[in-house]
Amino acid sequence: MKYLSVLFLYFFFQSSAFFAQPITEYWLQARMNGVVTLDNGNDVQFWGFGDNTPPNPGNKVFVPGPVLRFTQGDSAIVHFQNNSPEMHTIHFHGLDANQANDGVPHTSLEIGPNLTYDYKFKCTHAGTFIYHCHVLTPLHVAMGMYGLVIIDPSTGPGTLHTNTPVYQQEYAFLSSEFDLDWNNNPISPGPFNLFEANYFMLNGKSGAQLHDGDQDIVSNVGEKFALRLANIGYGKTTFSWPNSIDAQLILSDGRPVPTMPNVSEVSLYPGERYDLLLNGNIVIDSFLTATYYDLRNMNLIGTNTVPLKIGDVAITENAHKGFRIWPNPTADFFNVVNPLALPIEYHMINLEGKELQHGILAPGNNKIDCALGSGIYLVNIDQSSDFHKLIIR
Ligand SMILES: [Cu+2]
Repeated sequence: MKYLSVLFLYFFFQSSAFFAQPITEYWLQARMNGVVTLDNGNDVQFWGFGDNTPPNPGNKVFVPGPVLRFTQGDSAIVHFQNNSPEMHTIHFHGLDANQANDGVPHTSLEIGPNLTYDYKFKCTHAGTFIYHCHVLTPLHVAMGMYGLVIIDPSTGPGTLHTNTPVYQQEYAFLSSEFDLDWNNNPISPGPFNLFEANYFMLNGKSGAQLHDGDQDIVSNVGEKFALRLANIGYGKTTFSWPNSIDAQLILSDGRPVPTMPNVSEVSLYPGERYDLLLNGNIVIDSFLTATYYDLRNMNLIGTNTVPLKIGDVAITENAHKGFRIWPNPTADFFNVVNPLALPIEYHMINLEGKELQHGILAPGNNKIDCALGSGIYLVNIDQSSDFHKLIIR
């Protein structure tokens, strides 16, 4: 019996499972037939990554691709399937993958049409990283082949790095851009140095799309929230927020930096990432602003904003959410239900931000005539960051 126990222990310790790090797996596919709706309502084609998890892998790709999330200490496996007619790879930018798993074509290998490859690497550092295709990089990245990698510290989500303060919410933004002429004609985009970014995105959305409520940064006074910022565009993106928020830079490119308090903006060059911890120390109804610059001449070429609200979220959120617009879509009139006991202003703007009409909403239902052409409009309540989309047919 004693002998059996020793034998058992011997095999137990020999088994690789005992000492191995946990394995976290993802299944990704690449396709070159993605279609994304721009904030002006037009569709444009892109190339991208999408989920490919068995047994129901799906057939869609997204810009950006799915977020890959691991824990420090994990062994990562990304099962890649190329469902397209051209070569692609996955390069894990900022992660210490070995040569075979680095996704750089001439030093590693390319994955051909309808072939698969398992990328493997160790998650040695917590932080925010990027993956992207590295085949003809200027074109394939411009076409949309990228996504975020987030690695939590070994203690799991809730801190950006071991021994840094706990956050209650986190928000990740990947900045990128299109040259829409390339997306419309990717077969002959012209010399790569002629890339001219003319459409600017955060998490694949732009302009009014960033005000549909999905991307809002919402926190409470007394709580902390993490901002994970990354740039995979060819220009510089400067992220800024009201300087009354106490923000602390924690990580740069997935490595801890000396404590830097009271940061009110960070500028990200292509491929860079910054992880920050923001302290909701004051009531704020404002925006996170992303400003895009052309690296060749530092000209300002684009901006995006995302609502950023800190405060008595329960009250402001519920009040704004109570505003109901119907019917929607509509033709020449719409109703707005004002749930408050007070009259409140509304402003109607088009997607270029131009105000078309405004007025007062009495408590209760308000019927509003509108003689606007068919299209997508935004109804803004009380000049807040609260925008409601209205479709007129
Ligand atoms: Cu590619």
